[in-house]
Amino acid sequence: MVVLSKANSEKYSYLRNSKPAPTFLSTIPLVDLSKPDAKSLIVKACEDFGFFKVVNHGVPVDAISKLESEAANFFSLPLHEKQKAGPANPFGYGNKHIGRNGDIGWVEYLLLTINQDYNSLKLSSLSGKDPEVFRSALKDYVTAVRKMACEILDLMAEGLNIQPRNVLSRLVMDKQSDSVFRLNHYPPCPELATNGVDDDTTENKIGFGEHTDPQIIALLRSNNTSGLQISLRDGTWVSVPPDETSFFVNVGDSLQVMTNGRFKSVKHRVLANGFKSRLSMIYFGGPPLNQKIAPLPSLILTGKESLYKEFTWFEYKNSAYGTRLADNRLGHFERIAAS
Ligand code: GA4
Repeated sequence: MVVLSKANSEKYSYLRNSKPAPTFLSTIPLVDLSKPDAKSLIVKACEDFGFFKVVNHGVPVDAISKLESEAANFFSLPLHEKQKAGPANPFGYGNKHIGRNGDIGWVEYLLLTINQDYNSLKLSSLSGKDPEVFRSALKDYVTAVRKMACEILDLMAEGLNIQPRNVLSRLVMDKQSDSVFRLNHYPPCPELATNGVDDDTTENKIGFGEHTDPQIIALLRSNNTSGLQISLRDGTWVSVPPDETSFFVNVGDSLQVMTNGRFKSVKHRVLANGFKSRLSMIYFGGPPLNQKIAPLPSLILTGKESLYKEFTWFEYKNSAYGTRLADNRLGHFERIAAS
């Protein structure tokens, strides 16, 4: 697979002459949260892929559809109206530019910090819309998704046999937890439509470049448009079939560290689509800024050491925001094994 950059002012990444990515249909780990085997399936999926799909998640359909419709309204506004939400630096409205270090994707987005009061985004400046409706849809959705995140983290702790059961979930439930919410809109890409190609053919344009999430856990829900791909342990990229009724869960870098590498954060990306627009909503559960990120003592096997140097979430986040999307952010914090 060759990754090329276009020699024009907007340096999108393209994947050319690559074989279509196989679809991750038969192997995708599926967890039914209402079943007793959920905890063991979650642990296995986090070890093998750092990724799984969740059904019976408990997030009301109504909360999902209200936020989806508010988001669709927002993204349909003229650019100058969307820009009134403030530039994504890092929180606000962003268009094509991701982060501060030159990453570009075929995407526009709203990035919000969600733990204070849902007022951080200047939704009130959006003309013609009722900001309160948007705010309340966000609040209902995030409350329900955070509850699911906690349930999943508690099941992980149980499955890993670690005490107390809320050792992970309390980090994202903490009042000071540094969690983020993202709405991504990937418009259809006319250039791909003209060429008659979409994400199953030989040319692809990057919607959101490959990366791992820095936080503990991320919960993603999208409409029925394809685009999401994850990287398997052997480096193969596979397409994840969209499913608007389910959630997809990513292990983040912080959870990789807390499990001393037993769970791996999943590398993922989104490819642009020539015909359909994709809308995704992602909750990133992060710990408080002063939280020490280190392997849980019971997960350091006898005779083994922590694979990572000590750091706080503040330090990791600061360092992460200085990187490019595709960088290996944890590399800097790995301990060199004594020979
Ligand atoms: C990836 C996960 C989340 O979307 C995000 C992203 C953040 C941003 O968009 O500002 C980052 C990226 C993400 C990791 C490296 C840095 C920071 C863009 C970027 C190039 C909100 C996050 O927390 O980290």
